[in-house]
Amino acid sequence: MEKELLVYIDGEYYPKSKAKVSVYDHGLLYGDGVFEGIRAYSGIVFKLKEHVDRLYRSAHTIMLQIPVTKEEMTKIVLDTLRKNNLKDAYIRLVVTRGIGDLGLNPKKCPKATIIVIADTISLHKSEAKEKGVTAMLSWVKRDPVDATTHEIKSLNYLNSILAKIEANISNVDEAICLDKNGFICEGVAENMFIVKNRRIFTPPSYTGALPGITAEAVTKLARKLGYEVIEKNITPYELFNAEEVFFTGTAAEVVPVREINKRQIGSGSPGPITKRLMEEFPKLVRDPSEGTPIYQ
Ligand code: PXG
Repeated sequence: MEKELLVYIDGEYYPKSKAKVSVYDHGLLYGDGVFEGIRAYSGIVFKLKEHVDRLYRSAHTIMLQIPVTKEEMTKIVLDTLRKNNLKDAYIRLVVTRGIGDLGLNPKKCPKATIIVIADTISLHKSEAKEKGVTAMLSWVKRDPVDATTHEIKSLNYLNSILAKIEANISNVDEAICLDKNGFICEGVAENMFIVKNRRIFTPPSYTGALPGITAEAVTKLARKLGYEVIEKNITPYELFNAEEVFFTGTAAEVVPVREINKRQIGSGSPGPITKRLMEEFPKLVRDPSEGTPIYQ
C-alpha cells in the first residue's frame, strides 16, 4: 500500500485519513479563517514569501492572530513538503479562528488552528488548456470591496462556488464574475486579462478581485517581454470583442479562453500573446530566484 500523505495540524503530523479538525472549529462553523493555495515546481515553492505575506495580510484584515511568525510559518510549509518527500506539489495553507463554542463570537476562540496540506499535483497539460477553455459571465456578482471582499483570501468562498455551479450546469469550463457595477472582475479562482491591439488589460483591484500572485508574476513577465499591461475597467462588450482572453491563477497557471457565453473569442484558439506567456510561465516558476527551495 502506498504511504499516506502527512498533514500538519497545530504542530503535529497526521496521516491524511486521520487529519481532522474539531466540529467546533469556527473555520467550519462560520467560514471564519484565511487560506492560501501554493504550488511547488521541481523542488522550488513558487512565490512562497508572497503567499505567506498575503496570508498574514488577510489575517490582519479579519483580526485573526496567527500564533506563529512568518518565518516559522515558512518553515512549517517547507517541513511539510520534506516530510512528504515532495518536489512538485499543491500546498494548502489554512488558518482558522480555531475552536470556540456555538456562538459566532470570535472572542470564544482562544487559539487559531493552523493546517498545512501538501499533496501531489498532476503536471499534465489538459486538452482544454491547449485549445482554450469555455466560460460564461455568471449572474453571481463579486462582493463589493467591503467585509466579504475577495481581496481577503478568506474561507468564505460561497460566492465563487455559486458561480462555479452555474458553469457546471451550463456545461462550460469556467465562470467569470462581474463587479457590482457590471465590469469584469475575475474568475472563480483566477484573475483575468484581455488583449487588444497587442496591449494587455486587466481589471483594477477595486473591483474586489483577489490581488493574484500569479497575475502579478505574469504582469511582470509580460512587461519584460515588451508588452504593455494596463489596469482598466473592462466591460462585457470589451471582453466579447477582445483578441485574446486568458486567466491566471496558482491552480490554473495561464489558461486561454476561447469562448464566452457562446461568443467566440478572437480566432477561437489561443492567441499569440497568451501562447507566448504560456511558453515562458513554466520557466518562470522553476527559476530559483522566484521562489524558495525545499531541499538545499
Ligand atoms: N481570484 C480568486 C478569487 C482566487 O481564489 C485567484 C484569483 C488567483 O490568485 P493566485 O494568487 O493563486 O494567482 C484565486 C486563487 C483552490 C485554489 O484550491 C484557489 C486558489 C488558488 C489555488 C487553489 O480552490 N485561488
